[in-house]
This record gives sequence, structure tokens and C-alpha cells, in this order.
Amino acid sequence: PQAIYLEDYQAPAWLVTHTELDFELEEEQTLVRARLSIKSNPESGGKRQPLVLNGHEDMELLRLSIDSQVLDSGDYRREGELLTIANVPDQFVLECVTRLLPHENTALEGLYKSDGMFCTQCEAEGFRRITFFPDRPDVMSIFKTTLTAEKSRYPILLSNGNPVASGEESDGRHWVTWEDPWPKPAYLFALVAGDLEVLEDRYLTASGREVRLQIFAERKDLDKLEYAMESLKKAMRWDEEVYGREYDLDIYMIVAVDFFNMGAMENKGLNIFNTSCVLAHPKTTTDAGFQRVEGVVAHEYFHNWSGNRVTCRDWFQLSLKEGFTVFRDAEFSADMNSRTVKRIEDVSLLRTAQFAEDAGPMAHPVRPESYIEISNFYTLTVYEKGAEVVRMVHALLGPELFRKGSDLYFERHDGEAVTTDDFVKAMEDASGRDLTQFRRWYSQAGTPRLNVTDSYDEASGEYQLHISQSCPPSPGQEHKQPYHLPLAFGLLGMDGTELRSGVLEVTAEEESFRFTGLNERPVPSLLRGFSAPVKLEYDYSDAQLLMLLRHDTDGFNRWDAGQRLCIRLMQEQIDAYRPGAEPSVPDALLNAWSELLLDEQLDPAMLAQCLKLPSEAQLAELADTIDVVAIHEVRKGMRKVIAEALEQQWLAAYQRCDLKDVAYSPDAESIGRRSLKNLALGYLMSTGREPWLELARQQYEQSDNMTDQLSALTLVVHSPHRESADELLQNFYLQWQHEPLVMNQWLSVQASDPAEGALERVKQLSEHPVFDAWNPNKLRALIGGFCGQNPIHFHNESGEGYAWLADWILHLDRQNPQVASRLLTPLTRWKRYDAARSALMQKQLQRMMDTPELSADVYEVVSKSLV
Ligand code: BAL
Ligand code: ZN
Repeated sequence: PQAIYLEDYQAPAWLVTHTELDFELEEEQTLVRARLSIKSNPESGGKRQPLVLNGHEDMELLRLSIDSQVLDSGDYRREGELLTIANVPDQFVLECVTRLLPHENTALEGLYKSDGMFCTQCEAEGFRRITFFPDRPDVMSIFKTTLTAEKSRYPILLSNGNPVASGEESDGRHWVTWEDPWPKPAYLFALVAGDLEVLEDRYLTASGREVRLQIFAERKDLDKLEYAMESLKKAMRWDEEVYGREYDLDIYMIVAVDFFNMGAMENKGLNIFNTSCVLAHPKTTTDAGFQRVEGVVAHEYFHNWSGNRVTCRDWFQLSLKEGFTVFRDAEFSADMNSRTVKRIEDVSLLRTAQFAEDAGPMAHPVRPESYIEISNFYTLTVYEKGAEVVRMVHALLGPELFRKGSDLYFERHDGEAVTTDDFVKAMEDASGRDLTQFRRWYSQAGTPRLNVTDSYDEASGEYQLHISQSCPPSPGQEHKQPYHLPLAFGLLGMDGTELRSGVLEVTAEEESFRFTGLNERPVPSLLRGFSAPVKLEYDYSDAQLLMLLRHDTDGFNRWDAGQRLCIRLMQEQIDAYRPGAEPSVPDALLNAWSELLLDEQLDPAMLAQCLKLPSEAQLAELADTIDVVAIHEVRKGMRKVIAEALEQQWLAAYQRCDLKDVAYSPDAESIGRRSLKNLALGYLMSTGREPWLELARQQYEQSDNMTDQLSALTLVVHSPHRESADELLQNFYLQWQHEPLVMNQWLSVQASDPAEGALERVKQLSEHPVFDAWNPNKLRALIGGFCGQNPIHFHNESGEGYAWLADWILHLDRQNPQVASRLLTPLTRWKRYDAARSALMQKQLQRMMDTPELSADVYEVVSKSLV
């Protein structure tokens, strides 16, 4: 497989102004007739070039004609993924007939079948599996699509835009024609054909246009669509109010499918969603699931402007739409729920998974410079770090100028395919700010480190912050230039009084900031709200951290101070770990936590965040060499100490937050109460005492919602009470075996169970009837659950976990390369482990590397990991 480079970008030689597609959907095959109106691109350098179209090797070409003249095989060349026609006029109509086998399409890219319905996934390069086309995002075309299928099996026929004609044929088949008036790249094309039910609603836009809203799903899931509909309407209103963006078609459709590689897809007017990101019902969906639905529905809706109306010039610019849209959906969720809690959750993900990506072999800038397979670049770096970069622009410009910049961006580039540089330029032009140095955030990979020291002169009352920044090397980037970043801060007195606050703009490798008129040496609260995606180092004393945990006026930093203290404590014990050693927790921390637990004024959601120990994944990310056993044992031991020391407070918190007699609601306050309640139950269970097992069992049996039921199940399964665990697992299975999304949870809970014999259990589960190796959600639940959420067993020193994963990757690579490549991630981190484990992981990577005919997806990740 060959790498593609950003620096080789050239404007398309040919444009497709109109695309007409005709799909004959049948059980054994689908015939696609494409009629493309093509003209040469005046901006591509003058000289007439051959027409080069993309077309997947597996796609069968039945007929090709230019202006009705049929071409024979001597008139064109088909090589790999490319079809080249040397001599074409300046403007012409190309007609092409292809035969597809959707029922055999296990890669779930292009046209495929999910549970008997036809659906598509074209981003990034799926359209080339449907017909021959210049499949690149800067070729934008007006689409008209006709679908014909047997009416009884496929009563619903959908595509982008508006339905303009329909009819019936004598043989029981029917057809519908859709027209999308907005030019779009092929990656936004979609179709769906199936026997679906629909939830309908209406939305009145700010300018008074009525939009029909439809969410389609299988009949059995019709009762799980209301929350997505409410979320959609909220997102539509929010985008009008916050960004001045209205919806632009008469219909907005969402379809839920169970077989889907991603979370969801923003196809114009016809979003296709993984069921896990759209279906929600109190009985089957957890609070986290409800929040995911709200966030993803909003994300895909926001793409209508940040992605569809203004799209990417090429796939190196993916963060143009993804980073911006993640920022938009995060702000939406913050406005709908608790802003601080949302920030804590997002930063936790960034610090564990994105920082780990930045430190691994696949590290890349937010705007990558090369790729072999673009599917490998739908990453936390492009999405989440990309969103942090947009957040920093927001912080540097302030909300008004940022809005002015986004207005200018949308106005200037509406209908265009542009670059991240165009986005930054619009922000510069609207604000008058120079973001030249800031652009390094797009081109340099790695997580910068900010080292902060301070000095205080009592006589003059002058306080100085000395800041130095650096960024470790990453593949292909040995040396980094300094970044421009906003450092939000506060200076606090030891009693918690806020003496100063503001935002410093850091630009130099080393610089100092001076503050005068301070009567005492302040405690700095640095990087408030996590104002830049960096690792901040400042030598806080325990007393300072405890003060910040108690008093910081910035909620995020209050949480962060507590986390820093715990991390320090845990790291000391991890470094000194000996099997059987008893972990300890200093009284100062226990007293602070006790105080927090007794403070009934504190928001339970925030409190729950503050009282969670840093995850094993985060401790691993921070370690020089990851000691999975020490991390697991120390964390478990500390939990037990904290649980026992504060047992009565945990019980009080549990009782205080119990919403027993109140009907379930996924509002922020109730979610917060449930999160504290279940955290408290978790600590109580950590004591190992019998009454709390009874309490958990009681919660499992009596709860009216999945959050409480699943929390109780997980705690019992992950406890040493095997008999109860087996009993509840069986009970849960019998209750929910007909709900695929709930069964994913059932698999995950077992896959992440730290008890002995985990690998044997997941091997057995892979033979269980609920497990379906063709379904990405099931693969993520079981294989992802074991390899990502069960570190002590995946990293068992025998290396059997590694071999099991490699067996799966090699199997899945032939079936669904995108999913295979994703699941591979844990093995790519081999350099972070001790010599014995890293040798075993490397051996499995080498075994994959030595396997002939790897997909480009897996080849890229394996080969880069072995460097
Ligand atoms: N564009 C792929 C799915 C998403 O990010 O919305
Ligand atoms: Zn997106």
C-alpha cells in the first residue's frame, strides 16, 4: 500500500456538476446506473488531463459510455482502484452500470445490508464501492437518486434531499426519486431501503420554515426514538441561537441501523446512525447512553453547516469539520447539562486516550501530512484534540469575535471545500488577530508540556510565573516550535480568596508574567477549564492541592487538584509496589473527602467526579513503564481503604441520592444524583462486606432503569461474590436477550471482569449465541472490552491475551478492515510496557506483518507500530 501526501494535493481536473443514480435493489444483486455530467475544471491548470475515476476492485463494471457511445475495454484502463479514460471531450455525460453484492459486503462501506435493510456508508471512501466517480471531497455535485425495490420487503425508500416522484410497477416493485438541491461531495451520499417504522415531528425554523423530522427504526425500537427527537429539536434551536445557522431542506431524516462501523454519519438530510447512538429508553439505556444520544444527534445535525455546507478540500483537512463540530457539540451538551462535568468527562478522555495516541506510533498532527488509509485517521487527535484547538481560538478571541469569525467562515465558504487554514484565516480576518504561530497546533503532533515555576518577593508584593514549554518528538517530527496558547489562571490566597484571574497568552519557549500588589504569596490555579491541551507541571504541595480542592472557584480545577493529589499518591505506591503490600491513604485526603461528602450543598454530579479515583488507563498513560499489576492492585487497595474509612458517609450519600420513588428522567440533576449514588455503592462494595452486596442486589432487582440496574450488575460481577455474579448475569441475560444494545453491555461487563479466568470467559462468550462476529458493536463490546477495559488479563504475562487479539485481527481483516484496525490499538502501545510484555506484543505485531495480503488499514497500523 502507498502513502498519500498532503503536499501532493492538486485541484481536481474534472468536476461533476450533476449525478443521477438509479438503484435496482434486489436480493442477489444491486444494479447501479450512474449518469454523471462532467466538465473540465478551469482551475486545474489548463492542460486537458485524462479522466481518472475511483472504483473499488470488487465492483463489477457492466457498461461504460461517454455521450451515449459505449466504450469497450480498449478505451479505458482499470488498474487497482483507478479507472482511467485517456481521451474525453471538455464536457460530456458519462454513463456507467455497476453490479454490487450488498449482502456479501461485510466491510460495511458502500452499499450493504444491515438486518435485512439496505443502507450505505460513504465517508470517507465508500462511494467508490457504488459506482466509478472522482471520489474526493472537493468534487461537489447535485444528486438525483431513484431507488427501485420490492415493495413488501422494502416499503421505505430514502435518499438525500426531497422526494420528487414515486410510482409502482406491475411486478410488486415500487420506486421513489429523491433530489438534493445542495451540491455535495460523494461521501455525503446515502440511501436506505427497508421495512421501517417512523417517529415524526415538525420543527419551525427561526425564519418560519416548517421542517419535517423523521426518525426511522425497526418496529421493535419505535418506543426508543423520542429522546433523539427531543435532542434533535434542541440542537436545531441551539444552532440558530448560538451560531445563527438554520436548517436548509424540507425534511431531516435519521435512520437507526445495527451494523455500523462508526457512531453515526451526517449524510445530507439523511443521517444514518448506529443504533447505540440513537435509541434510548429508560429501561434499556443508561444515563451515559442518553447523553451519548443527545451529543451524537447534535453532532450530526451541526455537521449540516460545519461539514456539509462547508466541507473539506481533502481528507487531510478532516479536523476542519470534525474538530469544529466536536467543539460545537461539546458546547451544546455543556449548555444542556452541567458545563463543568461535561468538561471533566471530555478532558479525562483526552488525557487518557488522546495523550496516549500522541505518545504512540500513530501520533499525527491535527492536520496529518500523510496517510495510507484515511479510515485510520478518524482519531481522537483529529476529533478531540481538533476540538481543543477550536476551543483555544474561542478562548483567544472571546465569544463575540469567535462568533464573528464563524459567521465570516460560513459566509465566505458556503458551498466550498476548504482547509483548516481557511478556517483560521476567517477567524483572523474577523478579529484582527494574528494566528500565524497558533497554526502550529494543526501541523505539529505530540502533547506539549508546560513547566511552571513561580517566585514571590514579599517586600515588593511582586509575584512571577515562569513558564517554559516543550513538546516531545513524534514520528517524523524531531523538533517542535513553541505553541501559542491561552493559559487561564487564578491566583488564590491560602484561605481560598481569589486575588487575580485572567488568561495569559503563552507564546515563547520561556517567558515570565508579573503580578504586583500581592500581600501574600498566592497559590496559582493554572490551566483553568483545561484551557489548552497540554501537560501542566507545577510543584504543588499537598496543602496547596487540598486548598484548591476545597476552594478553587474554577470547578474544573477543583476537580483537577483532587486528581493531582490522588495521582501523586498512587504513583508513589505504584513505584514502590510489592505483592501483598497494603496501600495507604493519608488522613488529610480522607478528611478532605469526608468534608466533601458531608457537604450537601455540593452538586452531586460534581461531587461524584471529585470522588472518583483516576482510572487505570490514566495512570498507565502517565507511567514511564506501565506496570499493569501494580496499577490495578494499588488502585483497588486504595479504593478499599477509602471505602472502609468513609463507610458511613458513603451510605449517607447513597441514601441521600436515591431517587427511588421518582420516575426516571435523564435530566442533568437526576443523572448527577444517580452517578453519586452508584459511586457510593461502588465504594461500599469495595469493603467486601455482606450488607452492601445485599444492597446492590436489591438495587439490581428493584430499579426501574438501566443505569441503576447495570451499575449494580457491574459491581456484583466485578466483586469476589461469584455466586451472586453468575446468578445476576443469568437473570440479566434472560431479561434482556432480545435487546441487542443491552446484550452489548452484558458482554462488556463480563469482558472487563477482573476475576481470574477472564480470557477463558471471553473465549466462551465469543461462541455464545448473542455474540455476532459480523456486528461491529458486538466486536467492540467483547474484544474491545477485554483488550481495552481489562488490562490485567489482556496483559497477562503468558501473552495469551495478545495472541487472542492477533487471531481476531487476522480473522476480521478479511471481513471488516476498518474495525480490525481499530481493535488493534492496544497492541500498538507495546513500547510502554516491561521488556517481557513488549516482546510478546511485538511478536504478535510481527506475526500480523508477516501475513500476506493485509488490508491497507491493518498494514498501516502494524507497520508504523513496528518502527
Ligand atoms: N463524519 C463521520 C461521523 C462523524 O464524525 O460525524
Ligand atoms: Zn463528525
